[in-house]
Amino acid sequence: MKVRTAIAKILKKEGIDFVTGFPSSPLFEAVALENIRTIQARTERVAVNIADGFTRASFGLKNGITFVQWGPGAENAFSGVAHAFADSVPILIIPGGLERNRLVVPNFIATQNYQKVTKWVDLINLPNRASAMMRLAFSYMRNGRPGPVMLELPLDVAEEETEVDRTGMRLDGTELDSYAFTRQSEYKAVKRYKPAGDPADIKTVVNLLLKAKTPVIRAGQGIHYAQAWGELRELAELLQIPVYTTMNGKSAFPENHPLSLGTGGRSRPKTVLHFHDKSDLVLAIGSSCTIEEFTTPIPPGKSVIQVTVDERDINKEYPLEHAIIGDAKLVLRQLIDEVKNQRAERIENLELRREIRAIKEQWLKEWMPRLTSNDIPISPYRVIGDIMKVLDEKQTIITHDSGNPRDQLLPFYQANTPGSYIGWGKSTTMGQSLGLIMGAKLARPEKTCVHFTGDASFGMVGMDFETAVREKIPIITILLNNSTLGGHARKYPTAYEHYKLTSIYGDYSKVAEGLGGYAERVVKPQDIIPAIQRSKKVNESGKPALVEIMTREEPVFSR
Ligand SMILES: Cc1ncc(C[n+]2csc(CCOP(=O)(O)OP(=O)(O)O)c2C)c(N)n1
Ligand SMILES: [Mg+2]
Repeated sequence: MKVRTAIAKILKKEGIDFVTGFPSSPLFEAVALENIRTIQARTERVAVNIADGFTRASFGLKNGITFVQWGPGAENAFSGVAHAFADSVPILIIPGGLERNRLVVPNFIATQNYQKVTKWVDLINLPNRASAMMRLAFSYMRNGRPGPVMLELPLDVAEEETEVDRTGMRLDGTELDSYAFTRQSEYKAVKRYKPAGDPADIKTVVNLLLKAKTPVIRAGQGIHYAQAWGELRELAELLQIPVYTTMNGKSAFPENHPLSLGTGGRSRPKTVLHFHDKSDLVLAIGSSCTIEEFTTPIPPGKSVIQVTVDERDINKEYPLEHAIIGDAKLVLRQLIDEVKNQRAERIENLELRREIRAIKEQWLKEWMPRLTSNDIPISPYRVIGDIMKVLDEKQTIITHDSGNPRDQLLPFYQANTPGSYIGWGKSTTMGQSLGLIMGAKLARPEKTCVHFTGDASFGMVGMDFETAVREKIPIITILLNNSTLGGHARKYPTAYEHYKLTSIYGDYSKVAEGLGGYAERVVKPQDIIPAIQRSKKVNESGKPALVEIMTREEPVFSR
């Protein structure tokens, strides 16, 4: 069989139902012949974003796959792949490659150019290596720290014949007898293997936790990938430790729980800093503890314990008191068992709960005038207040986009159900939310899938709204149209005055209508909720909807 057929058959065995991408690639026809759906985006970057959102909404249990053309297709996919790398999302991208004898400068060679933004990238240089390399790609996606992998498939290799899965061969191409080989048809789906913590580390960490006076838990997206929500909650309750999540970890701990401090992004509820500041120990679980702009850093002078699956994160930014290398779910279970062994469970700490509640209430009271504002142009915070009234959080997946929409939504949207919020952005690529939410809808069709985006961010990817229409992926776009890059003009007073830098224009409901979707433009605050209700109704027929809300710029954030 040809290599392209072998790859398609392997994808089938790995449980892949659909691929995203943009032609040309011989793999599209090959997978269609195996009854794998092909979803064509309007640009490669969004094709990758859809695969990314699908994977996040599947907690990494399923992997998004994207095919793009050699050269321009591979070039255009870059920001999508770089973003998946920054956020550790296990997807597989197979760009075509030029024929092997054309791998010369200045032709784009993905294997070279994607080195720094993939967990692994390699070139399928021989037909008989195809299945071994696919096996490795799935193995890297399913094990250890998640991340995107890439296999460049030269056009000539795709068309060559392959029968055996060979891991070794003499230079002259003859078989090496000492290497076992299997037929392509014998490929078996790759399994996941998880590491637990060293029992000595578990004891040390439990002792440190029991000694701490004001510990706090920082929960990252590793909780989602390990599906460790139940264990996280159990440990927090056993030891009465308050929990905040990182931006990527949002929804890992119910935000309506009496021990929840909310999400620590660049913006955050008052509770996060209050308890962070007074803590003597921070237990970070499933968090890389990377210091970056969009996640609350751990204040200096704290004793930090880190639980992570990736040894490269240990001591990366903070000098650690102790660490446990392991899968968040297994390690949390070990910690719980050790606490129980020591009979160290604590009773409900009513004083702590009261303190959390009081700070939360006072904080929300301060923000209520914005969340309920009747002003025109509409306040973005009023939109958030209304979204929370009209959407059933349990039945919804929501994600923000880059810019003010992220910093406005993140602290206030209460995510109580695991996976109900996709927080993203170690790289904060504008426009990412459209593809992400389409992918999420493909993973969880029963959910109302909403993305909350600005006019400039939508402008980067808006044509892909047509992909949602054509592919019948019924999402809801909530677009805040403030005709600007929120908060940016003040950085460029001269460029703004002379050239109107940062000002933009668009009638996006017309764009969405022109692309075949349902659309409304909302000017008055009282029309927000009915417009979203109508959009939900329209979604039932398989059609995406866009609610364009004319808002004011409001770069004021909860910090
Ligand atoms: C690809 C990319 N380019 C530039 C930026 C920097 N940036 C972040 S947000 C933003 C403006 C976003 O404007 P808009 O989407 O309209 O949202 P608003 O803040 O106005 O609500 C810019 C320029 C980025 N994050 N990504
Ligand atoms: Mg804007």
